[in-house]
Amino acid sequence: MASLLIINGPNLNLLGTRQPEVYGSQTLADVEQLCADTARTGGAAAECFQSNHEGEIVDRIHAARDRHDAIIINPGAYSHTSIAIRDALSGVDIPVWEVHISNIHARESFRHHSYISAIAKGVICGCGILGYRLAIMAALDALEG
Ligand code: CA2
Repeated sequence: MASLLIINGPNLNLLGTRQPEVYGSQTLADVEQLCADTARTGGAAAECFQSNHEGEIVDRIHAARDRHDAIIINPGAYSHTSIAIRDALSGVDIPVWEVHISNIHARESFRHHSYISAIAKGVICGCGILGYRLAIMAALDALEG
């Protein structure tokens, strides 16, 4: 059975509490349930992890080696700053799909560039939390192919 690692970065634990006009009204628990349900429907398992700390995210990516077949990551604001997370993802040789709930290209210019996108198999943004489901479907399709 394929095993997917779902990583959510800083402040995504606040989903559903503020800024519903940007991020919707569903919580991180809702996102994680959506991911688990989508993976199960596709015959896979999903393990979810959220951290507000760059080094913890790097450590979790390292620990994914030989444990997970794909990584779905919303790096939050670290998308726009973190060479460390990009290097960790490159270093474990596991295919990556990047998700953003909002359309980062329609927001402030500092959100337009992501260090992760160039090493991701696919990038989904602006589809709300549906983006996680789409990324999981894309990952499972690629793993089956
Ligand atoms: O659109 C996305 O998913 C982002 O990755 C979300 C990040 C942001 O820094 C990226 O540019 C785009 C921020 C997540 C913060 O989420 C909050 C949710 C509710 C209340 C406050 C923050």
